[in-house]
Amino acid sequence: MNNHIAVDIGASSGRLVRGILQEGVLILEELHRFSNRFTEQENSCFWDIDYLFEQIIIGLQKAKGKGITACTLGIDTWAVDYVLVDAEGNRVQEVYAYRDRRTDLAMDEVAKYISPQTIYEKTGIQKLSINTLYQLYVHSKEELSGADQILLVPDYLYYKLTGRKINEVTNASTTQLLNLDSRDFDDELLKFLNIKREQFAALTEPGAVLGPLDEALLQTYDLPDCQLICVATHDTASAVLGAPLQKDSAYISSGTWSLLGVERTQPLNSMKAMEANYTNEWGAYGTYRFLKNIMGLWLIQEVRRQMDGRYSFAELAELAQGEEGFRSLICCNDPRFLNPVNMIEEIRSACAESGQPVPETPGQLARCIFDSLALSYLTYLEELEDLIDSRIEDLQIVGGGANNSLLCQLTADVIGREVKAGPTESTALGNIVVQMISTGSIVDINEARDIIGQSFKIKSYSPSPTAHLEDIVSRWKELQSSKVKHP
Ligand code: LFR
Repeated sequence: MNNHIAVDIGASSGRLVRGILQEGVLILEELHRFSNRFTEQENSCFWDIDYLFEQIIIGLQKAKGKGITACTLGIDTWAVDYVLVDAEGNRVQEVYAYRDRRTDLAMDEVAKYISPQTIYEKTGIQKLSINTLYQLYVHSKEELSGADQILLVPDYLYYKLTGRKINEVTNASTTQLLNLDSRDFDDELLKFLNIKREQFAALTEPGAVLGPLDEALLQTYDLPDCQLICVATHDTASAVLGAPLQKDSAYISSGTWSLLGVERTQPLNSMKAMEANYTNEWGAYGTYRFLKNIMGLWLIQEVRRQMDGRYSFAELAELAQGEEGFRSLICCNDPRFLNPVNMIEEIRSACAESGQPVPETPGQLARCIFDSLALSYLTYLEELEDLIDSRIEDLQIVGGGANNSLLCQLTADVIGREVKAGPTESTALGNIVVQMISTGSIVDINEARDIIGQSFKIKSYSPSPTAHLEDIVSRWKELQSSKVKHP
């Protein structure tokens, strides 16, 4: 089968992308794009999962309309969020979005019963209030124990398309419930949550063939003949697969979050790694992503939203370019930015509280965000080098953020190293190459990365001298240490 379609849904947008291999070149074509955002209802944040499913169907109809009669299909989305399903296969709840504030206190609560060290030794997963472990901890006990299955978001979408229930491993690892030794859900953590192992499905590896679309869907809609393939359903796992990494390079998967890390073949769950709050998310083909979550482009997405979308991202970047650099800085990973009522006001307050000029204009706000992100990358890159005890030669930025040349250049300037940017569609690419490997048109991930590297333009940014960089970095470090240590 020559057509491979990626369903790639992030926290702010989703798309269906077709990938084909033509004489060794991977070509992408966007078939359908739609927006996404959680909604707030009575102080809770939910995803509209039915809308997302509808968008997949619309995208597949468009594919058929374009003459694609047969294809393979893989799905990736953000991680950690889950859908409870009853014995008849019906969804029993609205799907909470991970930014919901119900887990604000959960990490401290859980720590009273199981120490963070124990959890980290078992799972290697960083402590984040968004993790499924904490979400399940605060979930209605009655609803949870009544659920027949707990499927993560892409697992649920696969289920709706095929009738098959799986828990795909790369995403399952972000639940913070998988044990690195047994390579299955951890008994003690499940018991603590009062969850039975059977409430999760069998762990399934990327590459597994799941079969055709459900007959009822084929009867109802005019869809291509699809073979569903389990891909690395966690979008970050797919993004890193789709990154043409060199030995010794680190990556930033830059989207709503900036995920900065390295690919490894062994987890690193030392106490030092725990204290620095680095995670070991499971990857496809026996890899781990040793990385740190950084607040990312969410900061600018929210600023833009507060301005009712009056400026495009490109316009905000252009305005930022014209502003004085490093005027006001924020600690991006401060939990106050996870889901504030008004991001603009939150940024202004943080600057005022730390005695810095308050960013007033859209350009100043954007500049404050990009400068602070670049400096965050420096901090966490140095921390990463210390943890893995190895020098990182260059940094590969993939995902939508690779399009932001101001941020890429600032990053190169601040870290004093080469930054390679692209491909922007690395997540869809990672999704598609797993389908290609599974169906035999590509041998393995090494070949896939070579093909990606040759098929897409990668832009290089060399560090340019920044006036007073040392002073800026020491101001930044002071700002960081003047606050409680942020994750
Ligand atoms: C990126 C991402 C991150 C995960 C966060 C929440 O889209 O998947 O990897 O930590 O979203 O799911």
